[in-house]
Formats: sequence, C-alpha cells, structure tokens
Amino acid sequence: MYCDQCQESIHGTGCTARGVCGKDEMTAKLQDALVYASVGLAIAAGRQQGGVPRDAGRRISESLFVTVTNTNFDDVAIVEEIGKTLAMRDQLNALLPSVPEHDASSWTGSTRDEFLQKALTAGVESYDINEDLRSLKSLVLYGLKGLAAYTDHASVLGFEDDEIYAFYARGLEAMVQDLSADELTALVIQTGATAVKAMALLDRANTSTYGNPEITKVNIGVGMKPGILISGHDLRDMEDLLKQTEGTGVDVYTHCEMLPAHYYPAFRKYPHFVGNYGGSWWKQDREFESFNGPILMTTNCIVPVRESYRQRMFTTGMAGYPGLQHISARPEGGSKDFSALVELAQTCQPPVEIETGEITGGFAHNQVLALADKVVDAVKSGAIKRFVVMAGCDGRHASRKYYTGVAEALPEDTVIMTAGCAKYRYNKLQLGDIGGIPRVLDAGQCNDSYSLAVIALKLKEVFGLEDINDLPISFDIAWYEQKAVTVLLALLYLGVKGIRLGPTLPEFLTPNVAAVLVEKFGIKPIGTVGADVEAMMAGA
Ligand code: FSO
Ligand code: SF4
Repeated sequence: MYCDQCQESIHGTGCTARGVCGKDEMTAKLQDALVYASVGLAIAAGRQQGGVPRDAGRRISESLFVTVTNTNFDDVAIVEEIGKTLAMRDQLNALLPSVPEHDASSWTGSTRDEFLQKALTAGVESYDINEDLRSLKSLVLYGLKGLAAYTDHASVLGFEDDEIYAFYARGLEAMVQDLSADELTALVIQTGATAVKAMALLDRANTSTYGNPEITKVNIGVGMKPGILISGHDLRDMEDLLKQTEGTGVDVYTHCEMLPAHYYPAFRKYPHFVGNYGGSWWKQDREFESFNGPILMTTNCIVPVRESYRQRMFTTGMAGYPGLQHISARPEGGSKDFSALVELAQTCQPPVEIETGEITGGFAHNQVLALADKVVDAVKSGAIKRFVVMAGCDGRHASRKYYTGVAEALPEDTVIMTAGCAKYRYNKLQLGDIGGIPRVLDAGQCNDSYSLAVIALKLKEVFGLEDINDLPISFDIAWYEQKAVTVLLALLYLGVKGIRLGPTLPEFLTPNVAAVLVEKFGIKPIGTVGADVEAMMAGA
C-alpha cells in the first residue's frame, strides 16, 4: 500500500505497511481501486450529452467520500462501492459512440481479488512518474475527496450543483492524463473555486433546512438518563435521530464535529438534546467507553474500535467499520431507522460525567453579521486589534499543543475565529470576551469555514478595503484530512495570502510544489508560539 493523503502520513515514506489511522493494506488498496473506478465513471459521465448526470455526480461524491481518511474501513462495503461505480460507468459508456480509450474506462472486475489486482497499478503513485506532476495531481485529488464529502451532505438535503459535478469529471479525468505543471496548477486553482461553490451549496442546504446557527451555550456535562452519542457531520442523520428519540426516555449527545448541530434552531428545540460529550475525534476510544450508550458515526473520523464499546457502535452513510452494525440508507422520501440504537440505549447506563460547564458557539455568518455593528465599532475603537482564523482539524500529534499555546498567548484584544475540530485545542479555555463578543467565535463544522470567509469578505466591504489581506486578520490553519485540503484551496482561491499551515506541511507536496505555494500564496509552516503570535500581531 501507499497512502500519503493525511497529515499523519508517515514522514518521509507515506504509510506503506499499515496506516497510522489503522487502515490496513487491503483496505488501502481497495480504496485505490475505488478511486480508479471513479476516474472511469468520471470519464464516461463527462462525455454525456447534456453534462454529467446527477446520479453519476452523486455516485462520485459517495465513492470519493468513502476513501476520505477515517471514513470507511469496511472492505465488504468498499468492494460493493467499486461494483456500483463500475456498473454505472458501463451504463454511461454504453450511451457513447465508443468506449473511451483508457484502461480506466475499460478494465473489468467483480471480485475483491480482482480489485486488489487492479490496485497494484492504479494507486496514486501510478498517476505520474514525475513526482512534481504527481504532487499536483494529489493536491487536486485530495481536494476533490474533501469536496465529495461536502456535496454528499448537500445532496442528502436535496441540494446539487451541475457545475460542481462537471468539475468532478474534469478533475478526475486529469488523474490519467498527461498534463503540464501549468495545466495542473490551473486545475488546483479550479479545485479551490469549486470548493467555494460546494461550501456555499452546503451552507445553503444546511441553513435553509435547519435555520441559521445562533449563539448557543452547549452543556458539556451529562444528564441522568441513558444517551445516544452522535458524531460525524451529517445533519440529516441528526434530524432523524432527534425525531426518533423523542419521548423514548433517551437523551442525545453530540461528539466532535457534531457539536455545531446544537447551534441550529431546528435542533435546539428538542429538550432531550442534552449536550456535547467529550472532545475531538482522536480521543473517542476513551470517551466512547465512558459514554456507556450507543454511538452513531455518520461520517469520519473513526479510530480503531475497542472491544469495550464495539457492540454499541453503529455506522451509517459512507462511514463503515468491519463488524459494526451499519444503519442502511433512508428509503426515498423516508427516514433512516435508528430504532436499534434507541432500544439498545434503553438498556444502557447513563454516561459517566467527564467534565462540566458550557461552551459557546453559533457564530456562523448570519449571526456574526447580525453583530456586525458591534464588531466594526470594536475594531474602530481599537478594542479588537486582530482576528486570527484558527480553523481546520485536530489530530493526535503532540505538536498540536501549538494551537492551545497560540490561543493562550494571543493578546486580549484579539478574537479567534474557528470552524472544524481544530477548536477542541482551545474551546474550553476561559478566554473571556471583548465588550460581549466572545474571544473564540465558533462558526461550526469544517465546512463552515465558508462562514469565516463570508465574514472576512463582509468586513473588507464595510471597511472599504480593496483586498482581504488588508484586514487585520491572520490565518493559522490546522489540517489533518482531505476536507481541510479543500478548505485551504478555497481560501487560496478567495485570495487569502500568508496562511500559516500546520502542524506540518503536507507530505504529498514535493519541495518544488511547496515552493510554488510559498511563492504564489505566501503559505508558511507554523513556527513557535511566541514567534508566530508576535509575527501575526505585526501583520506578518
Ligand atoms: Fe475533523 Fe475528522 Fe471536520 Fe475532518 S472530525 S478531521 S477536516 O473529519 O472533517 O474537522
Ligand atoms: Fe496514513 Fe493518513 Fe493514509 Fe491513514 S489516511 S494510511 S494515516 S496517510
């Protein structure tokens, strides 16, 4: 196997025997075969009269999402996805005058062993012999994987965009084409442009279905009843679960990236939606143990499952893990059936309390813009000197203590804007407020980084500035998996310069490609807390 798609990829070699994430060789290879099957589907879909059919767009979203870090470790499910993807490729090829001339369009297989055989020549390292070109292709592919997660969530809520699906066709076909560095660089920028569209689409899907996030205090303690813990990013699953647990005597808690569900009016109204349990994804093994009740993983991030909670952990959607019960897709126009979790919860002990208190969030664009006058006055009066965007992901590495250190070291006249699970490095610190504006403004999930961009663009307009980089704002982004690559490319497309990226730069960037990003966009690796805080406060 060879995998270098996340920040925890083994430095210098990528993951070659077993992933740090727990992905084994067979799963890694099957995921490679699934991406390759998606390339074949993309080639066929992109050649259809009338553009990429929506079912093909959805299929590509689902297939790529399955291969995002920590989403699906279940070989049986992945084999099934490959089969479905190849079947759709063949259906669409049959509508063309002839099958496109590429192995990705014509290879066949139906068994796990055949897919493993194909993976030997179809992994990311086969996409180009030139490592710089391969690096650019990786940047596009990983950006597309993150995009796929976002378009999957949006489509579940009935929101789709043909232009985004058309870009899947273009971007995936590029994986098997001979393209120059300039052509691939243009594709990287287009991936960023499409990322902005996809995040805007998901924002529309979420807010028009569940209302605009509002300032909310979320309880981090526990109640007396047994609970179900829901994690991941899928809000439609959240809705189904809250409805089906009403009046059952079972409480619902969020974990990690589901925390922002509390900020939505459509979910806040449920009295049995009690709070958030625990912290970020990588601590789940201990927290799932003490939670005592059923756990529902709607998406990534899953870590290797311990025996102590295996029997009460469920997956759904694109998430999967061998041996866990998987809740099947909702029937057309219906809901998923979470009754197995409810019944199990009724036999469980309430969660063990691991902390008490509250965290405040809900500062997505609509809420912040409602406070715009207050924010603008605070900037004009000098009460707020600087905004620091610390969005992105959390991860296992001790080096991520840097983000806690930065939050603590930033002067009291600074405001941290965040989204994604990166926030768990500092969202329980008592950092206070500035004239009623909290010093940590949490917009929501990683995709809600879109909100942070909308807020920045609005501030630029209010202050009459030409360039977003003239605002008193710094970007200190943490990345882990491919959605963060998508968010990063979106920020670059929007013209943000001088982003600090950590805890390390991506392993898949060659020195030459990294140099281009540095030169064109001023991207820099994080340094020490002291030096970075000083530089950010000086606008550097
Ligand atoms: Fe985190 Fe995992 Fe949301 Fe990611 S839980 S790391 S970028 O899946 O998607 O922020
Ligand atoms: Fe390694 Fe990350 Fe790939 Fe897992 S997803 S195998 S940790 S590079």
